[in-house]
Amino acid sequence: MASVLTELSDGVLEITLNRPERLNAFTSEMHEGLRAAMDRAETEDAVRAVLFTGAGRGFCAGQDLGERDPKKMIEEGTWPPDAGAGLKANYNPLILRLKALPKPVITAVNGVAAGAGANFALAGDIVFAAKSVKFIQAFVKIGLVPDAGGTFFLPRYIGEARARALAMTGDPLSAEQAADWGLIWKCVEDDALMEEARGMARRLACGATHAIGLMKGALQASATNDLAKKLDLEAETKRKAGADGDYAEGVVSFIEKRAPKFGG
Ligand code: LHQ
Repeated sequence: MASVLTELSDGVLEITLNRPERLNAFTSEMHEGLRAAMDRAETEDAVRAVLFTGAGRGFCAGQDLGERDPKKMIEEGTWPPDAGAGLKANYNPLILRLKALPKPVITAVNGVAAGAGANFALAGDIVFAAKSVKFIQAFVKIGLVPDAGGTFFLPRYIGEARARALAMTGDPLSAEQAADWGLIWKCVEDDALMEEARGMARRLACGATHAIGLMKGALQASATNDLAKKLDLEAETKRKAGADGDYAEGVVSFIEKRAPKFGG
C-alpha cells in the first residue's frame, strides 16, 4: 500500500499519510509521494482545495527515526549524517510549496503530531484537530532543533514565551490548549473531525478560489511587510481579484438575492 494516498472529490484533493503502524512517520518514500501529491495540487485545475490527514491513530510522528539509526550508521561509517541536508531536500520544499499554493490547505489532525509532523500540520491554512490530539515539539528529546517551519510559525502564532517553552521542553500541547492559544483554527470532538474538516474543504473548494489564493499570499506577507507595503499589496491583490469573473458573479448574485456560483 502506498505511504501517501490521494483522492479527488468535489474539488478537494484529500491527501492521507498512510503508514499507520509507524504513526505516519515521514520516510523518503513518503516524501516522494508528497511531492507527487503536491504536483497534482499545483497543476490540476479541478483541485480547488487540499485536505491533509493521517491514517490510523496518529497524524504524523515526524521523521522516521528508523531511517537514521545511529548504531547502524556508525557500523556503516555513515554517522554523523548531515541532518540539514534532509531538510533542504525534503521538508523545506514541502513547507514552501504548501504555503505558496494559491489554494486553501486544510489540515485534519486526527492523532498525535510530533516533530516535523507537528509543524507540517501547522503549515496548513486552516487546521482542525481532534480533541484527543497532542502537538509535540519532540526535537529536543532527541537532541535536535525544531524544523519544518516551527521556528517561524510558533512565535508568530502563539508568541515567543510559549514558543520557547514548547520547543525547549518538548512537552505535549493538547488540541484544546492549541485552539485556545490560536495555534490552530479549531479543536473538535474526535468523531466529528473528518466531517468538519471535509465540510470546510468543500465549502472553500466551491468558493472564490482565485481570491482565496490571493488573500493567502497577502496574509502571509504580513509577517515581513510594513504597512505601506501591505497597503500596496492589498491594492495589487484587489486589482487581480477584481478582474476575475468571481467578483462579477459575487456582486450580481448579491443583487439578485441568490447564492453565488463561483468558478474559481
Ligand atoms: C516511530 C516514530 C518515528 C519511527 C513512533 N519513527 N517509528 C528531520 C530531518 C533530519 C533528522 C531528523 O529529524 C527531522 C525531523 C523530525 O521530525 S525529528 C523528530 C522525530 N520524531 C520524534 O522524535 C517522535 C518520536 N515518537 C514519539 O515520541 C512517540 O511515538 C509519540 C509521542 C509520537 C507517540 O507515542 P505513543 O502514542 O506512545 O506511540 P508509540 O511510541 O508506541 O509509537 C507507535 C509505533 O510507532 C511504535 O512502534 P512499535 O513497533 O513499538 O509499535 C513506535 O516506535 C513507532 N514510531 N514515532 N518518529
